Amino acid sequence: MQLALLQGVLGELVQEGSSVFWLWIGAGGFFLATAWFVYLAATSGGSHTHHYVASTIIVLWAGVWYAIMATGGAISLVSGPGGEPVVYYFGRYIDWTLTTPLLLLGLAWVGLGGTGVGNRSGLIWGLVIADVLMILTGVVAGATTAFVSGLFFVLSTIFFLIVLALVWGPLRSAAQQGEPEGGFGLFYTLATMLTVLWIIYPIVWLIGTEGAGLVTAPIEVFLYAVLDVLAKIAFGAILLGGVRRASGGQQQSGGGSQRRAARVS
Ligand code: RET
Repeated sequence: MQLALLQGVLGELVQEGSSVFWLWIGAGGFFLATAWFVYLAATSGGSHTHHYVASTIIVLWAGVWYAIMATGGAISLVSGPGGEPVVYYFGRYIDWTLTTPLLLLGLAWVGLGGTGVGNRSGLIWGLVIADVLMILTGVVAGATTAFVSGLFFVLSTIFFLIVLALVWGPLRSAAQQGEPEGGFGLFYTLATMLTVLWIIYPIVWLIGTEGAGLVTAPIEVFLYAVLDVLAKIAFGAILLGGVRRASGGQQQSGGGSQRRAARVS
């Protein structure tokens, strides 16, 4: 009986406003992006497969978790800033636990170039571990009472700063000194885009239902959906476009030499 009551409250809260609408828009966008990235992979000529695989997994995984949340899964109820019940979309964190390390891996692969990756496994592990800790401490920050929540928000932010320090410190110098895939310009564009977009996430968290409650749940869902689309689809499209152009040049010259070889024989 009590369970049915709780489920009723949860059901009502989830349907409230346009949250479900934006979750479905997000899911649809990610599934379309999956089809697009698969198409790009199929027409890639077999180069940079690791980038196509990572970018496709990112958008597919996000689409699945958006669809799960839109149908009422991976959510629970927590007490809001004013003590009122608010929906806690923990599916978001399951999404980010896989997708944010893959996004960083994509950036690191670009920055280190094909040959540099093996030598810098410490840097890659550092990025991935700091990032996963940022998300896991974020889960706790979202699910507990004010004091613990504040504490874990600070912890998560510290891990976030470590991620940014690794990107703009060792990874950037490696990209400057080595041979980044698609050139240093591509690395710089992606690193800047990642930094600017990722900084907005904790800001949305702070003004949203898990923080100060300045914006309503549907607005928060909308803001995260916009951020997720930019951080995953736009970032992936720029990355794939960049490495594709770079390998397109190689393929052309390769094709040219093949043609030359054909003429000679
Ligand atoms: C939280 C709250 C606690 C403090 C910090 C956060 C940072 C989250 C970030 C998320 C990035 C998500 C991406 C998703 C998909 O593409 C957990 C919101 C610092 C940076 C890029």
